[in-house]
Amino acid sequence: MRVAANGRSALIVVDMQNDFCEGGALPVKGCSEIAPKIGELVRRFTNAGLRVYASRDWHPPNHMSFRERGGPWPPHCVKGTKGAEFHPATGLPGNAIIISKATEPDKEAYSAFDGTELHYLLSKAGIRRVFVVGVATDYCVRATVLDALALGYEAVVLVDLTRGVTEEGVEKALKEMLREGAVLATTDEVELP
Ligand code: VGL
Ligand code: ZN
Repeated sequence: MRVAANGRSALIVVDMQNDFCEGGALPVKGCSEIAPKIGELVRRFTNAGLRVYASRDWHPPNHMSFRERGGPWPPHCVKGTKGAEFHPATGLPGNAIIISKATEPDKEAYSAFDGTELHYLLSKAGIRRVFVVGVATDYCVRATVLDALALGYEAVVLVDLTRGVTEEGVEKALKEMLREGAVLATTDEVELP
């Protein structure tokens, strides 16, 4: 299968931050492995003149998703820390547009659209199709893709450049995204203009 990217396409890189990669506070298995490959794809989109958006989990130190506040996660991606920086192998931010999310202490936001300007920026740029990569497949990638579809975008998930927290979670998330209309593809199937 070939999936075309054209002038109305953009790449969304979800949460490729140190804390989600090996050695970080909330490591997602395989995150470091996909980081340089995502870096390569970012370069290809950029060289083709297409926009790249990079979301980042950007929590205050007292975020409600942290265990000390009764949340499910160890503290991670605290704004301004090394753990919240993009993995160096991604080459981000470069020319990418940064989308910070989950910045409010009392609100969780898994989706890159939740409480951000992403929809405004994409629609202003005339974007119709988004290619999504990053972590975690079963949390922020899932939520971002489902929101994109609900907002009327075509969403292509490049499954070889996503990694998730649990295997069961990934399987369930992929099915759900597919059911809601996402296209699941691999990076070698992407045709850039
Ligand atoms: C994420 C867990 C907690 C994600 C963010 O980026 O998928 N997961 N915060
Ligand atoms: Zn988080």
